[in-house]
Amino acid sequence: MLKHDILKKSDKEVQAAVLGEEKRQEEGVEMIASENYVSQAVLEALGTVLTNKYSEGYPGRRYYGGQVFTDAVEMLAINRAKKLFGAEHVNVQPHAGAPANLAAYAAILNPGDTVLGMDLSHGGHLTHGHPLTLPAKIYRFVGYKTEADGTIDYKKLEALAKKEKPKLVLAGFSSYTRQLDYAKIAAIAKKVGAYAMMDMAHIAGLVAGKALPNPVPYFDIVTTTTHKTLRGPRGGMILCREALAKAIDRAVFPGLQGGPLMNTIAAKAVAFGEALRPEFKQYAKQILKNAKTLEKEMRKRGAHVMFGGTENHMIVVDVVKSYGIAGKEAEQYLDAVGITINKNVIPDDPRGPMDPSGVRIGVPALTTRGMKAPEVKVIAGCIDEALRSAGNRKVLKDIEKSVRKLCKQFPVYR
Ligand code: DSN
Repeated sequence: MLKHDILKKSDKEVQAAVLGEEKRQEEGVEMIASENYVSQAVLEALGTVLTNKYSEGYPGRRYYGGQVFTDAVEMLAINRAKKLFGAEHVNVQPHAGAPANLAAYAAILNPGDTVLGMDLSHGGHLTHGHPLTLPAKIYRFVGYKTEADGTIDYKKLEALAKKEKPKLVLAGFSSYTRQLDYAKIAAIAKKVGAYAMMDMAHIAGLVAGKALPNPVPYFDIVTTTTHKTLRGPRGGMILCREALAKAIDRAVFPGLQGGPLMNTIAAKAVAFGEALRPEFKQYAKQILKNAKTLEKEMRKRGAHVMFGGTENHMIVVDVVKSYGIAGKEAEQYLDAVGITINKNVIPDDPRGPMDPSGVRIGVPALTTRGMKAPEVKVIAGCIDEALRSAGNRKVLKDIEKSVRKLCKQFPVYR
C-alpha cells in the first residue's frame, strides 16, 4: 500500500477514490492493452514541486525565469529518449498521444491535405482519421485496410497511395496485433512524395526493449505515448529527423500547447532511464512471450483470434463468433471476475463501437507484476470460463476467487 498520509488529513474524499483505485489495480488482472503499472520512482517524480513551475519554451529558450532545474530535467528526458530510440530530435512536451499526433500533422500538413492511415476498425487509432476528431475536420483522411489473414497488402497500399496522392502516409495502430513492414511503408511514401510517420504508442516499450524493430530510422516522424508498454507516466512524445525539428517544436509550442507539465517530463525522464536498463529488455521479451501464450491458450479453448494471431503485446478476439456474446457483455463478465479488458471493434465490424463484436486483451501490466506462462495459462482459463458463463453469478464468483488469489501472489506496490 502506498502512503498518502497528508492527503488522508486534507481530503478524505479524494483519498478514498485513490485508495479504491489502488486496491482495484492490486486485486485485479489489468489487461487493457494500453495500460501498465509505473514504478514508485515514476510516481514520486509525478508528485514533485516541478508541477508548480511554468516553463513555456524549450531548454535554454524559455519565456519565464527560474529554469535551471526544469531545463536540466527536460534535457535528461530528451537525451535519454534519443539514446533509447536513436532519434535525431525529440520533443517530450506533448501532454498525450492525441496532441502529439495533432502537432505532428500541423508541422507538415496544410488544411485539406490528404493522409493515408489505417482504418479504425482494422486497428487504427481515433487520431488517424475518425470523423469526429479535429484532425479529420482539418485534413482529408483515407483509410487502408488489413487482409483477411491479418496482413497488409503493400502492393494495394502503394496503389492507393498513387491514387489518393497523400502528403502523409501514416503507420501505427491501437488494436492491430501484427508487425508492420516499415521499409515498405517508408518506400511507398517516398514514391508518392509524401512524408512517412509512425505512431508507435502501443509498442514503444517493445521497441525500447529491443523486442521489436525500431521504426525511427525509417520514418520522418515517430509519435508515441510514454505510458503503455514504455511504462512511464501518461504523456506524449515526438521523435523526428533534424530537418523537421523546428517545425515540430513550433507546432507543439506555441502551436498547440502552453506550459509543459514539468513534473510529468521529470517522470518521463525517470521512465526512460528505467527503459535503458538491461532488465527492461527482459521485460519486453517477456511481454511477447506472455502474449503468445495467451493467444495459444485462447485458441486451444476455441477462441477466434483476429489478424492471424499476435506479434506484439495484445490479442483481439471475435467474441460473437467464439462465444455468441458481444463485446460489451464480454467486458462486463470479465469485470465481474476482476479481469479488466476493453470491448473492441473487429475489421469492418457489423456492430457499433459501443457494443462491438470483439475484445482487446493485453499483457503489459500483468508482465510488470512478474506473471509468466503458468499464470497466463490460469488467466486464459478464467477468461474462457467467464465468457462461457452466460452471466451465472455463482460461476463468476468462483472465477473471481481464483483471480484474486493469483493477484495476491503478485503484488504491485505492496
Ligand atoms: N486509448 C488508447 C488505447 O487504448 O489504445 C489509445 O489512445
